[in-house]
Amino acid sequence: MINPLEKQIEDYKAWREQIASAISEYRDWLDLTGASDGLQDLRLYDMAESVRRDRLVLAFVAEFARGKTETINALFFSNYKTRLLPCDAGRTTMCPTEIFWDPNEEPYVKLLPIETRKNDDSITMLKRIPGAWTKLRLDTSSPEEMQKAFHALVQKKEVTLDEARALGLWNDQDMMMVQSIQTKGKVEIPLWRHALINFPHPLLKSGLVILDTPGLNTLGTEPELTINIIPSAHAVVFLLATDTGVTKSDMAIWTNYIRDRASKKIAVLNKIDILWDDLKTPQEVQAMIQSQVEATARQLNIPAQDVFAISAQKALLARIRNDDALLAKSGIEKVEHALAQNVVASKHAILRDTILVETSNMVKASRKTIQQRVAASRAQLAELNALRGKNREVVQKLLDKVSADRRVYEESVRTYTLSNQKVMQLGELLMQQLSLDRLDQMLDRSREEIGDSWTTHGLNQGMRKLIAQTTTLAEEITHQGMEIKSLADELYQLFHTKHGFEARTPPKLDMTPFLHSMQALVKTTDEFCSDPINVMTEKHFLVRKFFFSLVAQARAAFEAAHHDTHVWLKGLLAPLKLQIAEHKSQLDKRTESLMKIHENLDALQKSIEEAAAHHALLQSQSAALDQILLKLMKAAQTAAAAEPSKPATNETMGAPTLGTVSLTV
Ligand SMILES: Nc1nc2c(ncn2[C@@H]2O[C@H](COP(=O)(O)OP(=O)(O)OP(=O)(O)O)[C@@H](O)[C@H]2O)c(=O)[nH]1
Ligand SMILES: [Mg+2]
Repeated sequence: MINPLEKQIEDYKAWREQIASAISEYRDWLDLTGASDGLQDLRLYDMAESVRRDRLVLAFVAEFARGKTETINALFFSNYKTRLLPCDAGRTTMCPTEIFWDPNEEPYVKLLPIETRKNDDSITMLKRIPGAWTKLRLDTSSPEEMQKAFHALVQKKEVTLDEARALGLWNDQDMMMVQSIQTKGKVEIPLWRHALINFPHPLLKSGLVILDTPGLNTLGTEPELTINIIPSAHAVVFLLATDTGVTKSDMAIWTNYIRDRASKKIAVLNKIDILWDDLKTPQEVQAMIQSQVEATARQLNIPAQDVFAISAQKALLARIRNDDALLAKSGIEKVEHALAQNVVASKHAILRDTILVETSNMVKASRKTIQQRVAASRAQLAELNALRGKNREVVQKLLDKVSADRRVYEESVRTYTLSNQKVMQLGELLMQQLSLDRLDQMLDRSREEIGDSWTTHGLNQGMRKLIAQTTTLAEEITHQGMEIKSLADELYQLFHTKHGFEARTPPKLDMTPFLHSMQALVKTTDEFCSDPINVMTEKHFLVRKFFFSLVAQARAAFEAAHHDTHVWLKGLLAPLKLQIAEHKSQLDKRTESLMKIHENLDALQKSIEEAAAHHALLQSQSAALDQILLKLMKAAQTAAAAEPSKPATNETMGAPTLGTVSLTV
């Protein structure tokens, strides 16, 4: 039986296909109507591909032994009728594990050796270097073989204190480590730093990515998980266990890594089977579970209905044995419902607000152009029809008028060309300021502030310096953006008053998303620097790793700002440029056909027929484009319907409603 989560994820995949195919149709339309331009075509191709390849990341984060891996087994892998991923008492999963499906490769387990921690390369970067990983092939026809391969996830090794220190894994607050050094002179560390599992499961094929993480110790030693990987997950499942209650380290994980960092989160109270007691009535057992749920909710400071009580172990067992009563009792289906409702819906919203808005805007711009062409061809047809039975003098007068129009127009086009050059020059200066070279200069200065000692104090100072510089930069860029915009405004105004073009004011350059991302980095740094553990122990290794994770994020913020500014600049005069070209080709066409008729009045009938055929062709092209726009708008409505809290509005789509997409011209 298909569960709600599977259904939602499959529907979501179908929805993405629908968008991708509308984008492909639009590319074909542009090609057919001769309106395709290389850059736009590339962008559309990229968008269609990214919609097709879109992934939905579900992260399981909790202290060790709360049942993360068991829950993953129960939710996703029960059809193998066995416990596929290794679970055990105590610390089991030793490295963060990503499970996904990449159809371009065979099933595998790839493992990143723990020694890679000795240099500053991030996991994201290392993913691009195949040679850095140890690869095991995965035989998906045999659950036993798979279990063997997955055993790598729990592999450990013993190293000396010096080696543990060199890897940044030594923690003198960890009693187990201290004892181990005292008794054996060695300490256990994970063999692998990160694992990637390529696995052909239907949900993973639909774009789901599962991230299993080890407990607090690893979260603390791999800042990239905290700063980047967990916050970018589309949902985080946080687990607690009935037998332990909410411990101090559970709370540390919740407050430091999830509460304010994860956009969507689900709290799960696992192992409720421990409370099942045949000597009590079902009501009594239920009351006990409910009281634990309420206590948990109070401690996490969230509503009790947001805490899901489950038994992952019994859910897995129930699915292996096809025991529906046990499955219902395990509570796992409620988690599936919640994930289906929240996670997929929030993902819908992301695509709707990004790719759907961008493509719809492109289609709407094309729609305007094609409608102008239709209107112009209609006017030309009318003009030709009105010439029936008229003499050459009338034709001559019309020709004179068109020539006069052309002269005035050419003058305006000269003004446009000059101003456009100026806009391009200023734009280039603007882009240079957002270049990665510029960021590197800033980072160098902030590194100087930190020095070589890698203390939290230095880190704090360095980040403050960086943020001060980026704020000034954002202000300067906003100011220059206004200057460029005012040039563009003047041009739009000129063509509006002199040639009847549509009155338009292009949008302002908005640097607030950039500022927000930089401020978020300061907040993360503040939290890191004020965490007593980090201040007291002054883990230089960790501070250094933390700094490089921040650098990666700052780089991403700069790249995003660079991209947004580029898009803004490109879009600034693009509609005007298009209209200018359109208008010119109309004037040319009019002149050409009037000259022909002027030479030979008998040519009129043929010209009328040609103009009528051209008009009909443009009308059918316009209708085809309307169908594409309708498809995109329907997809936007589906997305809005999937997200109960956010109804479909004109504003969020930035588009007219279906009602105003009039199919007549
Ligand atoms: N009674 C009971 N035990 C469970 C349940 N879920 C998991 N366990 C047991 O708890 C232990 C830990 O489970 P895991 O899934 O390995 O926990 P984890 O959170 O992945 O732990 P790490 O990998 O060490 O971070 C295992 O022995 C499981 O069999 C449950 O619902 N009920
Ligand atoms: Mg585990």
